[in-house]
Amino acid sequence: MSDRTAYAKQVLASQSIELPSWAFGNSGTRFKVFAQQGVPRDPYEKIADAAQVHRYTGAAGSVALHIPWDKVDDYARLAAHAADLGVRIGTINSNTFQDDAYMLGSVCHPDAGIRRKATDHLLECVDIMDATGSRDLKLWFADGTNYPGQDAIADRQDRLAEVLAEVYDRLGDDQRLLLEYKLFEPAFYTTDVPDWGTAYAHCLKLGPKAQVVIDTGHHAPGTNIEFIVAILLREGKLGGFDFNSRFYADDDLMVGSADPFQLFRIMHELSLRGVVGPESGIAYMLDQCHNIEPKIPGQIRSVMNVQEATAKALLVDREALEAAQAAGDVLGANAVLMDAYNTDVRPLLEELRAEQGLAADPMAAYAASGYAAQIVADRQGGQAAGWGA
Ligand code: LRH
Ligand code: MN
Repeated sequence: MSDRTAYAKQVLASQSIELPSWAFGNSGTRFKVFAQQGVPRDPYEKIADAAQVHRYTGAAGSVALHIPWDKVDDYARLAAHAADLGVRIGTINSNTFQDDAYMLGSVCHPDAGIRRKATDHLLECVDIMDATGSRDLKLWFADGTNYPGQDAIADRQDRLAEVLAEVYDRLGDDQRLLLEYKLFEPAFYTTDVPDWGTAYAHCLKLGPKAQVVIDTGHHAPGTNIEFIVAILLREGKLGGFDFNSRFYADDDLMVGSADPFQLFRIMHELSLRGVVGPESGIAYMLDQCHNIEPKIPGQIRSVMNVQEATAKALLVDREALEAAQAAGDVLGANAVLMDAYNTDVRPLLEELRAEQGLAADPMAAYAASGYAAQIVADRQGGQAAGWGA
């Protein structure tokens, strides 16, 4: 086994992809939410389903929660439930985009009372982090406007900065806030945190506990996301990823399914800097919706897609690449990367799983487990979880 293969397996063995609790609930578009059988009815069942993904991939040991979708009376009990299933509660996601009060915005709303309401929700999320032992609060704001003149762009930034500062001050020493940007939707003229630059500017002002999250579905078509990765890494402001993929807009499809080469290029920038593993402090998360496909297999396939892109990136012949780059050998340098990308890494990952005591094919192992039929039988009645939008 080459040194590079051994190095790749060592890094892959520690890779940890955080799963979104909401991926296990019903989801869809404004046109239709196609409810599926066996869908969880509460956060306990969502975590049980997430634990299945970790059971067969060995690389998904934490679950992100979304508040209030995952509101419970006893978060410590929920965290203990997760631990019993071999996983832990990860990032806490706030939600200031579904209350009627937020039609014209939440933290950027012209009305101070509405901003207070939103701020109190964010502070409640930090209380929940204290109870679950979570490190990260992820903030995505739907805030924006639909028509020129609707509101003052700069004033909204002032309001946002004021709220972020209050939340930042509430964070514990080991806690962080991760600010997520998105080009548009649900707002269609301005979005108050539309791009990495705006998120970065706010995080820079706030301080070291404020970092930027890159959701791979939140950019204008044609955006070079790995360039943004390289820049934020260089600035020490890359806090995490919401991995998914898209053909057009924020489609929230399985990561790597629409553009596996883009995912490889992103993982290449990260492996070049040696920050693929959990010790890097970068939160690698999925943020997806399985509108028409079975949800647990969809998550398993997604984790495998990240593992495959990562394995290819870790197999890049760095010495040959640097030599070609230094020599201005354009085709040579590109060929080094394409050789890695065109490498079939599935045997390497099957070998790694065997060494970890896992089945070589997680999808087949889950299908053979009977869990899918069991949850359909067990989860009769009750209200299936969803976005409640
Ligand atoms: C917004 C977003 C955000 C989450 C939501 C589920 O599009 O990416 O990360 O809060 O999806
Ligand atoms: Mn996201």
